[in-house]
Amino acid sequence: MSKSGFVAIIGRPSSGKSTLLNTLCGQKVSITSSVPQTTRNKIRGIVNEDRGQLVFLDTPGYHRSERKFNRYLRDLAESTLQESDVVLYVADLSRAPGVEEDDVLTLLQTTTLPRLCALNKIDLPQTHEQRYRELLHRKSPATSLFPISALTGTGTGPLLDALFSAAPQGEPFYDADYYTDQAPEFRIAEIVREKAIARTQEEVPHALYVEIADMEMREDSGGDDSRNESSLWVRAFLNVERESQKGILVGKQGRRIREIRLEAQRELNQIFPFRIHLDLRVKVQPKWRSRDPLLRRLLK
Ligand SMILES: Nc1nc2c(ncn2[C@@H]2O[C@H](COP(=O)(O)OP(=O)(O)OP(=O)(O)O)[C@@H](O)[C@H]2O)c(=O)[nH]1
Ligand SMILES: [Mg+2]
Repeated sequence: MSKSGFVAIIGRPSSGKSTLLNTLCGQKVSITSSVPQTTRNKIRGIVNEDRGQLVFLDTPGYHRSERKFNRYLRDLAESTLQESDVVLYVADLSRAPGVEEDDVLTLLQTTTLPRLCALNKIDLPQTHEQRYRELLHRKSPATSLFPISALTGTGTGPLLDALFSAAPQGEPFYDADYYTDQAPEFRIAEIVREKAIARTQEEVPHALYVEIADMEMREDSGGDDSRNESSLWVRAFLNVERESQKGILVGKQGRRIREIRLEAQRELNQIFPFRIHLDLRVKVQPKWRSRDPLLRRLLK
């Protein structure tokens, strides 16, 4: 029988969890950015091989904060552990171990799951590798360590081998041709959000959520051979908290929102087998990050 298991990816914000998920899956499954708290959902990425199937569960960066929004994200990371067979802790060697490491290690002590640690970002010239090795040796001596670069893929082969070894035996949960289970609507909203985050700074990435208002498949006639092609027309709202943030996202003469649209369309056209046309609108939703019903819908 082959292997089949769920692997929770846990670690402080920006440690490279989503980048690693994408590298392991060989596909862009989860959006990434240099801004902490990019991931807000439990995102599944699936690796299918002859030796079995691993379902990776990406989680929001784990950190202490009493703000409601952050509490939701932390609860999501914690609950993901409960549905996992193996934990993959991603440590960021580019930053000295912080209070987040203590928090993650304390959280991991609440489970008896097999755990592995990726010492990530070894491609950078200066790292705190030795300090992480000492910390893990002291606090979690049974954890195997894997120096890797999620960005370049260095070291991820041995890590994947160890994850397959640690996973239980069983039948696959998903068809072998799936690499994620995300609905198209969610993937589109996420890619739009990624492109908007990449073009804004400070509070704007955190104050933003993207919601798909409408999606419609249309037949376009035309093209050189007069073939009919299908297109997906998508209207999405980029919601921010303040008028000033709206102004930033729209940009002078609408230039920034146009760039976001074109860049998102370019990427979406590579992912989907039909053309995507985006219509992006920016809206102000004051204090959305303190509205429980919305947070329950968005952060899951
Ligand atoms: N140099 C280098 N940068 C990396 C590596 N892995 C991730 N990064 C960068 O680190 C930043 C954060 O990466 P993400 O994958 O979004 O991190 P994350 O842990 O998912 O972050 P959150 O979702 O916000 O918790 C991005 O700028 C990545 O390009 C790596 O191996 N080497
Ligand atoms: Mg992430």
